[in-house]
Amino acid sequence: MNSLKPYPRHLLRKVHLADGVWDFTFLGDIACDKLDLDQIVYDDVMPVPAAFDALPAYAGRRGLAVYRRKISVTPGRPSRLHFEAVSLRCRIYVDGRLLGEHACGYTGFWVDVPAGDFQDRELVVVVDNRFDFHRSPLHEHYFDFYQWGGIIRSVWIHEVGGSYLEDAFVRTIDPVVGDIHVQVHIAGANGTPLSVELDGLPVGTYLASARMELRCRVPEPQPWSPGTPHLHHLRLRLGDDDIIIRFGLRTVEARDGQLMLNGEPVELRGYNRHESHPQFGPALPLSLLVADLQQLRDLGANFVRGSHYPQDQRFLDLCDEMGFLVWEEGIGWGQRARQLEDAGFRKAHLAMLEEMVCTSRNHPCVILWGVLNELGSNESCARPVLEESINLIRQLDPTRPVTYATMFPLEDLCYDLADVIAHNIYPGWYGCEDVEDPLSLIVPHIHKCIAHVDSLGHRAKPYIISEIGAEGLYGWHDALNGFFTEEYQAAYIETVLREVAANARITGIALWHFSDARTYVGGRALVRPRAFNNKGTVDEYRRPKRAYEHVKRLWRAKEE
Ligand code: ADA
Repeated sequence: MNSLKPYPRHLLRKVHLADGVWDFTFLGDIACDKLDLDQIVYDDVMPVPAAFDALPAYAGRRGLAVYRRKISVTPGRPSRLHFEAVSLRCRIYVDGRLLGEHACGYTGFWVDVPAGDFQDRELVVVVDNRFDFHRSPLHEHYFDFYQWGGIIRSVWIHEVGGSYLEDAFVRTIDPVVGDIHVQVHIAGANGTPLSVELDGLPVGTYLASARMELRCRVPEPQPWSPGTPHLHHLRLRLGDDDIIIRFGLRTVEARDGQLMLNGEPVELRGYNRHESHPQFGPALPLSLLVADLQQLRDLGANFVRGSHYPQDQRFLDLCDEMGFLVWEEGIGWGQRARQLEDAGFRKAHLAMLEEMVCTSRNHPCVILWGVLNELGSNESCARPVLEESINLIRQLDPTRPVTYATMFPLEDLCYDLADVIAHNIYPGWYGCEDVEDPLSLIVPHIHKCIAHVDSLGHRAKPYIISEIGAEGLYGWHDALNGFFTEEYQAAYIETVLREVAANARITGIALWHFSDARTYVGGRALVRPRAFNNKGTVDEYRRPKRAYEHVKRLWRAKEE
């Protein structure tokens, strides 16, 4: 089973995969606190991982859903359940006892299960996919992407003793010499020796304590980069427990208006990407994760912005292996004073960021952290939230730049807080009702945005266009090449990419977006034909639109 598991992995620790077909029932609109687990009749089955409301039988349903399965663990030994993502919120029961709850649909979390007398235990997961600001403050109905419900990523059972390896964070000090810094977290440390191996070779043995800082040298170091994505392995062993961390030797830095990877400037060419498919919702099969990256590679892309939530760890593992650069982003979409001034929201937001950073910080592909897409950063309420978010991220990971994508390029009040300036802009798409030639707006607007940022004294910060795009309906052509045709979209993207190639001030671009993605179904869909966000270069089934060949031609030429 370990071969399917995203990193970190284990050779000694017993880890069982709890995916499969679970007992299931959909209870609908009832209060979570009113639930009597003994009275539940499981009248259906549900695959895990999957979004239950992506299946036709439950499409569009919101309410309480209950999942159940037997798990098998060694009697007398505590275990830990690892849920990679349950959306939108959930409660976890083992043998009828409430052991944990969680309220963000895109981050992993752990639940400690005390030792029991029997091998077979009953695991029940109560999932709630209703929008409710007080109970799930990070999810809102108005986000421009469909938010499905269910156990959407894998579930693992880790058998651990009283003392085990919780986590380790590997930081590159020198990618050429191979010097690394390792921070180790041990639960129940009791002076047992901790042995360290790098790429299978012993490095040393240390006396274990709860939090350890080690400096080691990789025996045969090979730096990681998109062109040569070399990976190394650190194995820690503590008694009968172990953990294997995969990492890459690379540094990243925002300096002199550039993003430097191992001291060399790098240009980002890529896409925003939603984890979304009409049939699977956000629970994408491995084949689709690989297929998406193969298409991105074919387009000549080297960069993915994981919009607008932490990505599947299998996807980040693939990016490590295939040499993609990733902007990993916390969940957020258009928060304003109502949320930004709410203590419950801020607490949940910081907890989510901590889960994201601690889970994703060993991926060499992740070169940038992002927070709170399009928050109200033109208002004073944004600053405290951005400050606390960015400070927390820097504390958990001082090695990567941090940014936020603003939709207020000319009115933003918080640029000083970010390491990288990132603009979401749609000249030639939104707000040009009275313009005869909307394409003519694109280049002047980009220049205006950059000039404004530089006039505020941020010339030394790299500049990224974090979103730009136009809708093109797959298969829609007409003689006028108007809005929503594949032709207008292709001409739009061509104009943008030519400017990006010609403008040395632009460090990178994430086009909006890779594939069409399901969004609003109600009144907001008035600007979203088919209830999809149709700005994909491929449609929701990954069929290329006309823009595909334009992007490929321009980016491949750049590559060569
Ligand atoms: C915003 C937002 C995206 C998407 C896009 C659009 O910039 O960040 O999620 O909604 O606009 O298509 O309008």
